[in-house]
Amino acid sequence: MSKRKAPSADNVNHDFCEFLIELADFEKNVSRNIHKHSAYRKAANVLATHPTRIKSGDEARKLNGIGAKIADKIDEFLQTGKLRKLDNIRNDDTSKAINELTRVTGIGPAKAQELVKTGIKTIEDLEKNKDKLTHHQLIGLKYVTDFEQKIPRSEIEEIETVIRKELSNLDPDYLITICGSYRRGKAESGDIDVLITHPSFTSVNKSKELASKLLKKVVTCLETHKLITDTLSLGDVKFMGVCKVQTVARRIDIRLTPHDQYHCATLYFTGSDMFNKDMRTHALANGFTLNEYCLRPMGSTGLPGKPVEIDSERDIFDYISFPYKTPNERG
Ligand code: 8DG
Ligand code: CA
Ligand code: CA
Repeated sequence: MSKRKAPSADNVNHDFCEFLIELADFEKNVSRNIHKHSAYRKAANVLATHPTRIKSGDEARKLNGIGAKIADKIDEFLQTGKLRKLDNIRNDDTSKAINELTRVTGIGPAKAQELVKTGIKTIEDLEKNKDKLTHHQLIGLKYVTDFEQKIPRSEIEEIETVIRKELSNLDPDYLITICGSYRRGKAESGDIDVLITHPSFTSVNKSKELASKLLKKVVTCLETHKLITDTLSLGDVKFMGVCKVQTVARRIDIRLTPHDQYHCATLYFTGSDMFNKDMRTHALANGFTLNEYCLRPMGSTGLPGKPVEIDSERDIFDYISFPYKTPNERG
């Protein structure tokens, strides 16, 4: 999902983190001040990983990334149990309208601001102004409450069974992995992240035509078998859409990746986000650069060399001397 979360496990400062993230979201979505947004996010991340409970603004100020203004907010929160700034934000009409409109997938902060300026402030207003929305936003509106519901693991298992059955009939050479929180073993997920590849599609032979043909074939097949119900967007290597096996419509993404880059892609799209960050940092410290496509050694010139050959996810861990973690252990 697009709204990124701060780590919460074992976080003794989670209440500070929560208000900082709410302030960060306000700066990003309403004030559109990306510097303040980053400052609040950074402070929240620092506090989330701080091992002990912060007892005062002064103590917080000693940490990297926390300045006087955030320290004052920590004091105010410790003394009064709340923040005036946050109360004002929560009561502000524009702020409320933007939060409401961005519930719709496809409506970002910029579009929401634009709509608010024309007097559109609620989901009901959107229903009456469909001419102002793109195809993607209209589908988002149609399923707004469905998409806010978490997907139980058992339902993704059911979807996986359908996908495997239909695609193996279509062409048994497709390789399929459902990544994201589902692969990490979570009991529920925000959306379904399907990764596919095909031996004919490689980093050497990856024409747009071939990619487009391979992905379209999969999408059409799953539409024919009534799994996919709507398309938000369809590119050469990425489909974003909607699927349904029970009563609630679900967000599904299907990405096509070159066969020789499959393991790096699987690792990346399994996440978690924080785990990926840690692993990339570790890779750099060990002289490698890692992304969703490949692992490359860093040369003495500071430029990455040729991608190393990867035969499994474990290979990636081994190359950078990072202790192997099963998907369940990746946060
Ligand atoms: P959820 O859907 O259950 O909320 O969790 P998720 O499966 O972990 O998150 P996701 O947003 O669907 O992203 C899937 C994986 O993609 C994520 O676990 C790691 C990787 N990823 C990053 N950075 C980002 C990013 O900025 N946006 C997205 N969409 N994915 C990212 O490492
Ligand atoms: Ca996703
Ligand atoms: Ca996901």
